[in-house]
Amino acid sequence: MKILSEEELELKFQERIDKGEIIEPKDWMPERYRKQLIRMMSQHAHSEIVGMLPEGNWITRAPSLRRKAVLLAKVQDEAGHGLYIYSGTETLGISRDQVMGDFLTGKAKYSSIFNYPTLTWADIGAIGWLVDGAAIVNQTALAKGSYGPYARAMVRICKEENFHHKQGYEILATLMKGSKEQREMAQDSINRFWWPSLMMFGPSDNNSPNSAELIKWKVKKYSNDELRQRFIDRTIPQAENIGLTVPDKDLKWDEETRHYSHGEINWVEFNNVINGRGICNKERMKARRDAHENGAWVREAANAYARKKASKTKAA
Ligand code: BYC
Repeated sequence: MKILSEEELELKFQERIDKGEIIEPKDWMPERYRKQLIRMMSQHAHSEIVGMLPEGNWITRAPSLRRKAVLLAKVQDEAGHGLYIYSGTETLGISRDQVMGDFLTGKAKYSSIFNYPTLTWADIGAIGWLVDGAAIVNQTALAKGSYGPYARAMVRICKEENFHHKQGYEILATLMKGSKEQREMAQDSINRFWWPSLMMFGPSDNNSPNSAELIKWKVKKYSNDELRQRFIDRTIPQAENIGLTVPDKDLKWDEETRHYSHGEINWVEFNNVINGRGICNKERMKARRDAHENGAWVREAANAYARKKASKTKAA
């Protein structure tokens, strides 16, 4: 059998991608493809885990038992998403320890959105509606991506995110039917979360170093700006439906393109947040580092149990 050169293997790989074939863990893949996926998937998993913190902040203060039970379930779902995507990342030949190490030392990023504080109950509504709403737009596209374990994870995760999206919208719709103070609280939350939600989609296309490669390999099916536009188009009518407005004086419907045009995103703020200088970056990293340290005894106990079990099986 002819041994293929690296170049020939890459060509064959690209042919498979172009035909829409799904790449599985044991298939040959270019080293860059593997590295890009490890970067993106691990950052996605970290985002799910850090995303538990701003919402967890309101579990003890949810306004009713029903709201508390729903929020608890949502936060548990996010933990599940994180663990699921971490397992997917391990199929690319990197250990969980290494992935966690990159996160805890600050080498790997997590979504900018979770560096904003949740100041009021309405923020829990805004996270469900806007943040999960943005996640759905992004992840529904990723579910059609070329790497099997990641794409399949997205299918399941999107089902749960749809439920999260509805619970957030219902919180805000309820507040908007309430007192003047409740309506103001909901609007104030949208004023703070609107622009950071748009930033979740990443830098604009002319400034996104990873997009070309990811689109060529069909990991990403659409560009950052395309998905941001899709999110805006579907979200504005929902806002209008319950009487909320978004804090963008330049937002307007363009009859010709059949899209909303919007104002300029504050990219200085975005770059500050993704480089560790957002409102909550330090607090979020401290919470995760403390959790890792405080969980050391659990990992030691689990390892001791596994070792004991292995030695018993060997002796038998
Ligand atoms: N925040 O070349 P670009 C959730 C970084 S969790 C931070 O465009 P790419 C939820 C980017 O990593 C939602 N960093 O990158 C959980 C890169 O830096 P590095 C999380 C960002 O990969 C709990 C640099 O900027 N979803 O839904 O082509 C409760 C240049 O960017 C951000 C995912 O992670 C950002 N917003 O595109 C509720 C989805 N944007 O790595 C909800 C998977 C960019 O070179 N990820 N950067 O140092 C993706 O779809 C893509 O990675 C992105 C960025 C669209 C985020």
